[in-house]
Parts: sequence; C-alpha cells; structure tokens
Amino acid sequence: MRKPLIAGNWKMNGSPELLETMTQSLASAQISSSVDVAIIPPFTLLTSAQGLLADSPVALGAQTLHPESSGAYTGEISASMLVQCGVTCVLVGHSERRTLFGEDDQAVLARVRAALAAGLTPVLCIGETLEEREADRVESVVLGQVSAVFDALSAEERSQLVIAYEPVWAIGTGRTATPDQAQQVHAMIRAWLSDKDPALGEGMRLLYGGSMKADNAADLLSRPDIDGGLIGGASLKPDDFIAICHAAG
Ligand code: 3PY
Repeated sequence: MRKPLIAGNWKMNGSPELLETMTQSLASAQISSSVDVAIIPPFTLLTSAQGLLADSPVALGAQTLHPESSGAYTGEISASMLVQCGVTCVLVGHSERRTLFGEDDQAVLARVRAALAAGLTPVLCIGETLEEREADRVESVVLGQVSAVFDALSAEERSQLVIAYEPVWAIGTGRTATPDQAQQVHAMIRAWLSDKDPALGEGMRLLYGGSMKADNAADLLSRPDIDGGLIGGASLKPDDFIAICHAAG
C-alpha cells in the first residue's frame, strides 16, 4: 500500500507571513495521518520553516540543489546545506529547471546522486511538452527521462526516489491532464518500473503535478496509479492546499 504524498511547490513565491499562516493552518487542519504532506518554499524561507515545523508531521522540501557539496558556485545551494535547514526531500528536474535553466538528463542525474548521498529524497520531475504530446511522443519522452536516472542507479538507490509526472503543458497554464490522461501515463511509468523490478513498481510513489487544484484533486487521486500530487499555484492558498491534502486521505 503506497502512502499518498501531497507536496506544495511554492516556486519563487511566498513570504514569512504566508509561511506562518500556512504552517498554522496545516497544524489545525487535522489532516489524516494516512497522508504525507510537504511544503517546498523558496530557499530564503527554509530556516524559518524548519523552526515552525519542528513538532509537525509536515515535511520540508527544497526546489533544487547543486550537485557539488561545496565550492565556488555563486548563488547555489548544496545538499548538505539543505539538510542543515531541516530539508528531507528535494525536487530534481522540474520542467522549469529543465527549460529555463538548461538542466538536461545528465544534470538531473548528478543532482539525484547528490541528494541521495546526503540522505535526501529526490522527487524526480518528468513530463512531456505539448509539442511532444501532439507528436505522439509521450512514452519515449517520459520513459527517456525516467530511464536516464533509474538506469544509472543501484536497486537500493532507486527505491529512495519519488516520481512526479508533470505534463509541461499543464504547468502554470490552468490546464490539467484529465484523470484518464494522467492515469494512463502513470500506469505506463509503473509498468516500466515493474519490468525492472516488481517491488520497485509496486512501491514507487508517482505524484501528478500540473494544475492540481482543490476541485480536481479527488478525481485525480482516485486513480489507481496516482499516489499524490505536486501542487503549484494551489499550494500558496492554505484552504486550497488543505482541501487537496484531505482529498488524498
Ligand atoms: C504546477 O502545478 O504548476 C507545478 O509546476 C507544480 O510543481
């Protein structure tokens, strides 16, 4: 039985005030213990979040990391620095990192390795563009992104990951994949993983991301291969984010 995970990716948004409101709202929301919840604010809020979440089951995540452990990398943050801030999971390969910051599969793999070495859970983000979907290339693109990472890892390392399928055409656009479209891709990813190792396929949490909102979460989360959500805009609104967490419980 896979435990659902609802993770809120704040991107380059948020403030100390939002962090305080969000953590207080989550604390009083009585979210079922059968759901894992994480918030992923920008780097500048991690230390405050660590303090505010000290006695909370809500986990703290980061949006990216640099693959090196230290050195002359102006503006970058290493895995061990994230650990010092109480971070336990980190997004790797979000489509905005891939398209806006040129992170290719090798760069993504290097970050996954750095996260694993520091004991962080990498949340590997994958997904096709609209052009790729229309060219009937969903399977080759998505499985290409998965295999670029999974084929390079040991069985033990693979089992530490979470995958987030985020069709690029549904990110920040208000468009959402239909539950059937999302389930179809999730099932395909799980089949690929199961083919490698049945226990890997059975245990891997596959999150859906791309405009998951309070009003479509229950439908998406009811599908057998959708094990949670990576939430964009709705994760900045405490009531909406909490409604999604309840829909997963
Ligand atoms: C979105 O839903 O917009 C996301 O990119 C979540 O990561």
